[in-house]
Formats: sequence, C-alpha cells, structure tokens
Amino acid sequence: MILVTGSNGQIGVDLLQALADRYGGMHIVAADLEGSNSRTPPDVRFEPLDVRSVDRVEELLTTNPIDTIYHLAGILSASGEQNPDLCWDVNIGGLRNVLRAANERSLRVFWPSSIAVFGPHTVREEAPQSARTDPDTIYGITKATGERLCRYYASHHALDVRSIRFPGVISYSAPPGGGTTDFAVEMFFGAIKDGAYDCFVSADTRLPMMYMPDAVKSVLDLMGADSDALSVRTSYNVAAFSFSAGELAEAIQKYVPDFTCTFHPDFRQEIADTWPGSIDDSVARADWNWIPEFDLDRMVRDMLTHIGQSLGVPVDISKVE
Ligand code: NAD
Ligand code: AKB
Repeated sequence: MILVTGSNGQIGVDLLQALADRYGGMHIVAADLEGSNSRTPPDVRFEPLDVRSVDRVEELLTTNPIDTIYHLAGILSASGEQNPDLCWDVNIGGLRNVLRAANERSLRVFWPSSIAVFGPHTVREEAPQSARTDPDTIYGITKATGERLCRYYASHHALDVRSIRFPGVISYSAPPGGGTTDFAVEMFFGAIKDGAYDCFVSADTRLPMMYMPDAVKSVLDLMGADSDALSVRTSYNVAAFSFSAGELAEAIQKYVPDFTCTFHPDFRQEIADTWPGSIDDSVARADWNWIPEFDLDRMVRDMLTHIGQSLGVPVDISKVE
C-alpha cells in the first residue's frame, strides 16, 4: 500500500491520479492537512495528517500496511521566506519523522527536492549534478539539508529513499502552492481568463521548468529503477526546458495574440535570481534512462487546450504550428 503526503498539492493531485491509475485507488492512502478534495480519485482513502506530528505519522503507518511513501508535504520557496520557522518545521521536521518511521519498517520513500538547493555561487548554466549547493533561501536550506538526511538514511541504514531536484513544475489540475515559479502557471490562466497577466519576476528571468506529465513520469521512472543502478542518494538533477518569463509570454502570444504581459518584480525576484537558468541532468539520464517528453511549445499548447476547456474559453492551437 502507498501513502502520499501533501496529496492535495499541485504535484500531489496529479501524482495521486497516476498512482491510482497504475496500482488501483484501493491501494493508496492520501494524506494532507485538510480533507480530501474533489480531485481525490475514487477508492483512494483520505487521512488527515500533519507531518510535524511524529505520533500521527506512526499511527498511519501502524494502522495501514504501507510499503512505500511519496512524501510531498512541504512549504515552498515564497511561502517559506514569509514564514521561515514553519518552512523548517514542515520540511525538515516532517521529513525526519517520515524517514525515521520508514526506517523502522524498511519502507521505500520518495521525497522531492528542488533546484532551490542551488544558490548564488552555483554555476548559472547547465548546473551539474555535483554543483555546489549553497542555497540562499530558507526553502533551499531545508531542501539541501533534506537531501543530506536522505543520503544519511540510505548510507547508514540502507533505507531505499529516492529523490529528484524538481525545476518549476507547470500544470493545470491544481494551483501551485506558494513558489517562486508559480508565475509560469498563473500566466496561462491570466492569458485565457483576462487576456493579461502582471508577472512578479522580470521578463529576462530565466529558470528551468518542467511540465507535470514529465514530472510525474520522472517520479514513476525513478521509483521503478533498479536500486543498484542509482548512484545518487541525495537527489537527482532532472531537466526538461528553460525559458525566461518574457519568452513564456511570447510562446503564449503565438496562440493568444491579444494577450498582454506586464512585469513588476516583487520579493520573489530575489529568490529567482539565486537559482540557475538551466540544469545538467546527464546522471539521471545515465542511471535510470530519464528523458522528458514535453518541450516548451508542446507544453504551451497542452496547457492552453486544457485550461481553455476547463474555463469554457477554447483556444485554437492549430493556428500556429
Ligand atoms: P503544494 O504547496 O502545492 O502542496 C504541498 C501540500 O503540502 C499542500 O497540499 C499542503 O496542504 C501540504 N502541507 C503543508 N504543510 C503540511 C503539514 N504540516 N502536514 C501535512 N501536509 C502539509 O506543493 P507542490 O508543488 O505540490 O510540492 C510538493 C513537493 O514538491 C514539495 O516538497 C515541494 O518542495 C516539492 N517541489 C515542488 C516544485 C513545484 O514546482 N511544484 C518544484 C520543486 C520541488
Ligand atoms: C518554488 O518555486 O518554490 C518551487 C521550486 C522550484 O522548488 N516551484
């Protein structure tokens, strides 16, 4: 049986669906702070969980025959800067509770890290797997610390814990939850709903990004890989594409020609400025055959199609090829 924490979040909603499709909803327990939402797949049982409570984590693992945990609960970069203590308590306290409890029962664990482990002194382009991690945000500090905690449990206790350093993840099913890369999702909704979006980072802010189907695929591929093939037990770099906020606006304008985007950087600009513009994921490609399927244009067309349908404002993506 599988436990997914943070199941109501941006990644949780899509990963939960993919796991339910693959293993059957009755084999999955979804857990988050609040109740199940309308997107929780049928047959998936929802359990309230605050990952900061070691007793509640223990209770869930004692009362359910869980063998694998996808531990997604977390506080993202922008929210983290606004509440650093909460960010530390959830991201580190929660991960420690999960790793300890998993270790006592020899469970498998997936935990997402982030490009936020990199910082102002990391090489800006094609940041390699072994690039220096010197995060400048509390969120990045929790991710860099979490990566080392994962490796500690893997090397000292042989815990099968696996991790991916996600770039900004773009999706339409659930809204993003307080990150710096949220503009890349919000821009689509602004374009279709209002024909306009005021972006909180500058037009030339360039960051690594990935479309949700590839993010989900990366998790399933990594968790399905042969343990002996994995040379990284901190967290794997994965990449799909990079774009600047201005380039994304232009890519949307190809299909929504009247869309106007303005740029008024706020505190999130400072966070974005510490992250690399692109990531080298050759180790993930070599170890577990990682390969993304979506490029920028394919992602844009898919996002516009789905959001247009859900808002009842269809976008004609056949106009430009
Ligand atoms: P999200 O904010 O959309 O979802 C996080 C979920 O965690 C929310 O549903 C929230 O209710 C839950 N949560 C918060 N505090 C909790 C607590 N104390 N106990 C239990 N649940 C709690 O985030 P997401 O985008 O789905 O991200 C999931 C994970 O992936 C996080 O660890 C995040 O750092 C990581 N990640 C996400 C991205 C991205 O672009 N979405 C990129 C890199 C890494
Ligand atoms: C954020 O912006 O905080 C996340 C991330 C890249 O970790 N999307």
